[in-house]
Amino acid sequence: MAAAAAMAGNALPFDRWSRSGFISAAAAQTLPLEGKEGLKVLNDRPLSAETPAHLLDDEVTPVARHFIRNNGIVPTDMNPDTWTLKIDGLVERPMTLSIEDLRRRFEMVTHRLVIECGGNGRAGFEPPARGNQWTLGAVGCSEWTGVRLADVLKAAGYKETAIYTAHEGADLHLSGTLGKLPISRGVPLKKAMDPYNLIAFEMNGGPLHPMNGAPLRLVIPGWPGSCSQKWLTRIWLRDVVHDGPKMTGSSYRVPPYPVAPGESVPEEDMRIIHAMPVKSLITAPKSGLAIDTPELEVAGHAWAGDVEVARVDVSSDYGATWQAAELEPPHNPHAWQRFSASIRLPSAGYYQVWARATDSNGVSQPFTPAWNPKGYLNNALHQISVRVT
Ligand SMILES: Nc1nc2c(c(=O)[nH]1)N[C@H]1C(S)=C(S)[C@@H](COP(=O)(O)O)O[C@H]1N2
Ligand SMILES: [Mo]
Repeated sequence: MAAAAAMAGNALPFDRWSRSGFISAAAAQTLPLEGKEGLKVLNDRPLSAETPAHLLDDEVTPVARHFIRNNGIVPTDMNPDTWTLKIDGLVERPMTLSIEDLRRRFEMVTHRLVIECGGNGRAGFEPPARGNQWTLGAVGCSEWTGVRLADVLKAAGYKETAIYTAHEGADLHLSGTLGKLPISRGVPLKKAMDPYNLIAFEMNGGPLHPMNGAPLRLVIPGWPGSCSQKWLTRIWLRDVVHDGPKMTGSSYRVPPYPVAPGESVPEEDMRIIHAMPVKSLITAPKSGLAIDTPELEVAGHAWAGDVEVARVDVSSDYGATWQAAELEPPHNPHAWQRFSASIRLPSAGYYQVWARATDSNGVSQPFTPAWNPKGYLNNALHQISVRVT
């Protein structure tokens, strides 16, 4: 532990996650995550850390508070000057581009984009689903700068037979086997052409954090975070649904029909998750607050996959009555939307304050998440507790 703590102050702060050696979760909890602040480590190998809800109050998630979800061994070399991205497969003009090439050849754009892990909320399933026990904080909306994925695919000249992208990064499978990828996912070409998808090289106006995919990553907002390949080295186009690691079996898949909690589902029935469902998060106040006035200001963010949030309602009486919150439009498509409400609590006592978002298709957050074998897509409404003294 002492050696590990000493290492944390060294010049290569993330080196310890680039090794295949085991560090206990208990030791990881005590180590500072350089450049990150207040994150809760769920797993140290691979590193996964989420952000408490009240630390996600900013409209633009600070780099220090963007969650981390790694599946493999982080690359040691993240040099932006020598980094290259290969575009190949079913394209007329295969390309190998440096980050400088991307900056020079394509229009640079900046967008606020929600990245949410498909397993965010997994801890809320009963019976429990295996995997990282995310509570609420595997989500963030930072400001990403890069070039449009669509522009790069057009420049490469995707062929008519291409139907799916396949993404590769420089991280290594946990076994340490060279050339073995921990994760390689893709999206249908139609989603890939969404002009808000970025090949990003800046986060909040600065370099990407090493744990968020430096120096180059995809940001595919609205779909499971796993589509947003970090440490991006290659995008290839395919004429079949991509079958890389964590695309097949039950990974990022849910049954297409409702199942009973705990029921087993044949693998061949499982369907790839596309857009993430509507969701809201109360980021202020922090749950557990005691106040001495009956007036409570509640605020947070809401987001809805590929569509917009149409309304957010709040309740302080377990859903018996609801009050419409103020809801701001998104800064740009795929950014989360700020909501706020002033609630008058009728007497002293204990309250749960609930928020419930509804998307532009009229679909709302459920009270209880639909159970599925891998614990994905828990978008049950968020609740905090407040005491009026
Ligand atoms: N190369 C690579 N890309 C990756 C991953 C990974 O392990 N390796 N994890 C994915 C998953 S599951 C999620 S939820 C997001 C998380 O992005 P973040 O760590 O920047 O928050 O990155 C995705 N991209
Ligand atoms: Mo994820």
